[in-house]
Amino acid sequence: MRAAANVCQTPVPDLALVYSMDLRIIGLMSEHPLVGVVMGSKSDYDVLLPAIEILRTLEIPCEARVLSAHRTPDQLFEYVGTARARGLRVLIAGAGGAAHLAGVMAAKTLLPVLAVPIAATSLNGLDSLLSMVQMPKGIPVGTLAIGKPGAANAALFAAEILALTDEALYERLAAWRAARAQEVLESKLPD
Ligand code: RP5
Repeated sequence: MRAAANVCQTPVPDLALVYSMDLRIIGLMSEHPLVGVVMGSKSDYDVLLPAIEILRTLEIPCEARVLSAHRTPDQLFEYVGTARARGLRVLIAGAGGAAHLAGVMAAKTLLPVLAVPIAATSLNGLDSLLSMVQMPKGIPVGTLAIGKPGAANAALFAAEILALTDEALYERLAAWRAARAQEVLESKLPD
């Protein structure tokens, strides 16, 4: 079965809308997504949400999909195999357990694949971290930190890649980072 299109874009959809749709559809349509956020299970969505939110904040068209390397390998191959032709430029893969999602995706495309390990088992994400970061030589996967910080950084890394050829995005990214610095400088501690 052909995988349905699923996209995230501003404004942020509420979860009721998101989850009322097909299990594989977790967002609204964006006609020309540049970043594809793929997760191995709907249960990964909460962890990947910071990535989607940052992409939206930076006005980067994106789409989000649930596709599993071991449960829907044919649909995953189709998705990755057509990603570049559809205009996608960076792929983010989040998965837990023996997380081969990012590696399988990287094997099927020359688009950069950024991996987010997810704590989904009693090993608390160390299993997925090692699965993702220990890719054998020749098929690179850029692995970020376990969990939500890694998801946020995957989106920022994707933004940095895209900003190499998009001056307006570079300015938005610079402003985003400056705002984070300002937050630190304005921090107030309890008396
Ligand atoms: C992985 O197994 C998924 O990426 C998820 O992190 C984990 C558990 O999946 P579910 O059992 O919640 O579908 O494939």
